[in-house]
Amino acid sequence: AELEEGIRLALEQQAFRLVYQPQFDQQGQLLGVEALIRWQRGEELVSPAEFIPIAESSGLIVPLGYWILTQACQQLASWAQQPATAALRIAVNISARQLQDAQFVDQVRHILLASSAPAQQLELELTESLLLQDLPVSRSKMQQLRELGIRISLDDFGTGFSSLHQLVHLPLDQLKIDQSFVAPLGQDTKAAAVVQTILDLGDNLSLEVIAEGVETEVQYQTLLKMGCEQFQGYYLARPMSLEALEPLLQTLKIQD
Ligand code: G
Ligand code: G
Ligand code: MN
Ligand code: NA
Repeated sequence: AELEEGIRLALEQQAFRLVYQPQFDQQGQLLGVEALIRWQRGEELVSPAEFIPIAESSGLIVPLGYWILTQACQQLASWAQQPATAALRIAVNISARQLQDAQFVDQVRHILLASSAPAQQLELELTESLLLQDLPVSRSKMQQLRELGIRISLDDFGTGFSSLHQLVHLPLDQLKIDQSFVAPLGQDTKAAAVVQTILDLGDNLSLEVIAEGVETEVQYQTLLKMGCEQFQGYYLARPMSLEALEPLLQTLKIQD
C-alpha cells in the first residue's frame, strides 16, 4: 500500500522517466531502442521489477502505461522529423493488466493520433504468459493493434512454455530470445541449440528475431555466426538517458 501511494504520487509529480536501450543490426547500425521505465525515489532507484507488479495489482498500470506510451510516442514523433533518426523504432513493454484493459487499443490509437508518431515504428513487447491468460482475446487485440500499423514483439521468448501451435497462429513481427538462452552461449551447447532453433523458427515463419541480454564478445560472435540479425545487451549498449543517446544518434547516416 505504501508503494501504491508512492506510485500515485510519482505519477502526479512526474518522478518517472524513460531510459532507452539501443538495438543494433549485424553491421552495428542502430535500429531503434527499448524504452524502460525508471523511478528515482529520493536517493533510491526503485526497480520496475518491484513497482510494475504493484502498479498492475492496484490498477495504476493503466495511467502509468498511458504515460509511458505517450512519452515513447512523443519521442518517436520527434525522431521522425529528422532524416537521420526518421527510421528508428521504439519498443515499449506492455504488462498483462494493461493489455486486458478494455480501453487499451483505443488508448493506443489516441496516443498515436495525438503524438503523430509513425505507428510502423512503434513496437509493443508482450510476453507469452500474458497472451496465454486469454488467448482469443489477446489475439483479437493484437490484430487490432497491427491494423493500426504497430509491430508486435514476443518478449522473453522461450520461457513461457506455450505450445508452438498456439504461437504460430499469433499475429507477430518479432521474437525476442530470452536472456537466459543468451547468457550460456559459448559454454553450453544445449543453450546454443535452443537459440539456433529460435533463429530457424523465425526464418521459417518470416519473423524477425532479436537476441537480448548480450553481455560478452563471445555471446555476440556466437550469435553472429548463428545468423542472428538483431542484438540488444550491455555488451553493445546499456539503457541510457536521451542525452547519453545523443552521440550515437549523431553517427547515424541519412537513410535513403
Ligand atoms: O529495466 P529493467 O531490467 O530494470 O526492467 C525490469 C523489468 O521491468 C523487466 O521485466 C522489464 O520488462 C520491466 N519493465 C521495464 N520498463 C517497463 C515499462 O515501461 N513497462 C512495463 N510494463 N514493464 C517494464
Ligand atoms: O523483461 P524484459 O526483457 O523487458 O527486461 C529487460 C531488462 O533487461 C531491462 O531491465 C534491462 O535493463 C535488462 N537488460 C538489458 N540488457 C541486459 C544485459 O545485457 N544483461 C542483463 N543482465 N540485463 C539486461
Ligand atoms: Mn522487454
Ligand atoms: Na525480455
